[in-house]
Amino acid sequence: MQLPAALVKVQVLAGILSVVAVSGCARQTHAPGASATESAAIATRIRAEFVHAWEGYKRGAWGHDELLPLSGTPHDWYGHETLYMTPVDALDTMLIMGMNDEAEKTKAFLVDHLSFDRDISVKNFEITIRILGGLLSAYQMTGDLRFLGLAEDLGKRLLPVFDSPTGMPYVYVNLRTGKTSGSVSNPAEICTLLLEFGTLAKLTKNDGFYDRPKTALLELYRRRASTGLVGDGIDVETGEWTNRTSHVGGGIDSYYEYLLKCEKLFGDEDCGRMWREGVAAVNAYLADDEPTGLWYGEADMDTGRRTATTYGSLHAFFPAVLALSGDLGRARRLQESSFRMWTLHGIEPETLDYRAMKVASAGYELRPEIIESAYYLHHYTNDPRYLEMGRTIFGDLVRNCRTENGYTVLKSVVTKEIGDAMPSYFFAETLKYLYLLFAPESLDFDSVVFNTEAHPLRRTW
Ligand code: DMJ
Repeated sequence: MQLPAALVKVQVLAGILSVVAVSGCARQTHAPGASATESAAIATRIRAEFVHAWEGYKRGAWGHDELLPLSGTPHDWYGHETLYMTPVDALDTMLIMGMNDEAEKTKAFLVDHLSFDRDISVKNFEITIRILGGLLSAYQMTGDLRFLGLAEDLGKRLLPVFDSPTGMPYVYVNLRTGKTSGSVSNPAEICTLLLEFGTLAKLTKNDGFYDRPKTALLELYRRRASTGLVGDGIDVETGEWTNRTSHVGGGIDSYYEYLLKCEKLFGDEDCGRMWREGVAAVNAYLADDEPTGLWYGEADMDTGRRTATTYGSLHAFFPAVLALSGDLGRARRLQESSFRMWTLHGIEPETLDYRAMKVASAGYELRPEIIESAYYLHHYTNDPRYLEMGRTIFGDLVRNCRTENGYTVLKSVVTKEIGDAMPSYFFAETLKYLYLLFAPESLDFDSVVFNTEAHPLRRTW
């Protein structure tokens, strides 16, 4: 007998949630060895959810950038052209999850179809972190030189972005003509390039790929205020700040992440020095000890004066970076705050006023950062608290964001009204970090540096 689709969906959800809930209760009573079995069961569920979302993408949007999961139709970022954003972003997650047949098919498709000779003006930052990062990790994980060839071709096409008067990159570049546009950028988009271009430089033995983004980083850094803080808007032609608000959220976030990670991956001491000076300023002026916990708010970059008490889903990467730098004290406290933000409405909002504990921007974009931080903290502390967080987050994702075709964003975490988007980073990051939290042995954490899209890069040179 065939069950109605709605009933099937209810049964599937009940099954997933019961695994999450049962293992949640069992943790207190089981013998120590049992937790590994529980974690393995949750990892298997997460993998099954990856398959669910991936099959939805293949059904409705195969050969396109992303799936609109409600309508089950494709969405391409640049009109009729596609850069296969989802398969490129998803490939290394499949390999980590041991989905070898699917990875093989995806790999074959990409090497046959992916081409960058396209008359489209693309966003350098997004294409670098998703596509260039994805191709480089695919090359390092499979050894298939065709991925390195694609990465090199893409890298060359992106390089004109650095031809500005300051050396800081323009926002957009046409992949065929090299024409650039968009002079107002921000620290994240200017400085979240060196892990990818630097890895390409090392693998192709072409220093030019390293030097241009490194110069951009130094140029941005030397424009910091006397407080040591940076703003969140700058004109790459004049070098003047267009917005002097400082924070660790979107627009600045991965600037700090890459300073630390470039020291780790390349042994670049300039990056290490800039990280240490930068994080000292961040801790001095942005960190905010409130009765509700430790948060990182907004401040004026010149005076360090507090301008807003907002924190959000993008800020939630910061505990991971703090943990990676060795500051486990702040990392743990900030992760507790992120989790408080998550549990306020059973899923995190885009931004929260942490002083009032009121939602400031209510959407949820299937973001990974809070999970990434739980994974890093669990790696460094082995504290089951972070598994508890992961179980709660996974259960809430399934309950609120799962649809027939995959997973979708929320328009409001308060009302739980759903939107219609499944960003490619859901495959690259959200599900990868969740899986790795419960199946850490799938990847040797200490031998990789994750780019900001969670593509693992290895120092093989
Ligand atoms: C991802 O594309 C990257 O993590 C980026 O650094 C920030 N935004 C999204 C995920 O939220």
